[in-house]
Amino acid sequence: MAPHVAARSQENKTYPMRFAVPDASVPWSVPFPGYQPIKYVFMRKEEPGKPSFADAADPKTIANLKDRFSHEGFALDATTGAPLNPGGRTGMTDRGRLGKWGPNHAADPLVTRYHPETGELQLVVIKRKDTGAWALPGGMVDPGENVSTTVRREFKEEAGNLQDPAAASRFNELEAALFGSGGTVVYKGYVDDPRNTDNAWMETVAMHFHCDSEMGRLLPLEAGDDAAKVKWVTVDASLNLYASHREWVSLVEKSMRRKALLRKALIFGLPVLVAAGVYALVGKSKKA
Ligand code: RP5
Repeated sequence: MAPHVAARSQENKTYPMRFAVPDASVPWSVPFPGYQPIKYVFMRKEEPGKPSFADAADPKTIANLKDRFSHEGFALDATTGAPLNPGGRTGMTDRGRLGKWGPNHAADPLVTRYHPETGELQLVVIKRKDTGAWALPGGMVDPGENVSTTVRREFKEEAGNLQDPAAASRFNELEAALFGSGGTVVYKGYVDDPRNTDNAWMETVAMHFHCDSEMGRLLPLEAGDDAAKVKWVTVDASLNLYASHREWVSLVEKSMRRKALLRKALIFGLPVLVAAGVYALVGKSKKA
């Protein structure tokens, strides 16, 4: 894992100043004698009638904390009993704005299309309300929820908030076909999120869904929930996204390029192979 960057940053403006951690001092295995991380936890107002999502203040009181599922695995701090971020030091302890000690699980949909006119690879992105960064329309996995359900629910909430009934019904029809296709898991693991702390961090499962030309042309988009805006963006070198999202887009880009090459090879190579086969057969029958 490369040393996390956003998790040591002040990108989330509601966070107090973190203790500065140089790249070389990020891993827990490297001693950092003067390390004095700042403690920060944001106490959310309880919503009447809703069960509290946040963990208890003292990690030692939480049963089976060390057995919480993580894609990366983690250890507990011997003194405080708090989980240790597998990405290393962040300059901050406690939970920050995250609800859970240890891993906080999300799921992210990467919805792509080829632009109907230019043929460029494009991606659905939303503008986050917290940092203002463009991001994948992902979100937290609800308790007991399957990630395939989360990616679809989050895409609908953040990108499919259509008020016009005709547009809403077109969106529903197209997203059902798109997400019904199953999608491909492109990444599972740690997210370099600006909300991470030494003891609480984001992990995700990122899934790719590609729109065929009709879907890509017709899918209407409207921002909702945590998203201030939504749009199709061209995937090029200038594309910069929240947390680790750009890395997974690069994985999708590579795999789409490989598939396109394979398709071309089949389209142009197949006739050559058939011709060579026919030629060989004709040659054999002439000799016989
Ligand atoms: C990121 O935070 C994940 O990759 C996902 O996109 C997002 C989930 O948090 P919320 O959008 O629900 O705040 O780390």
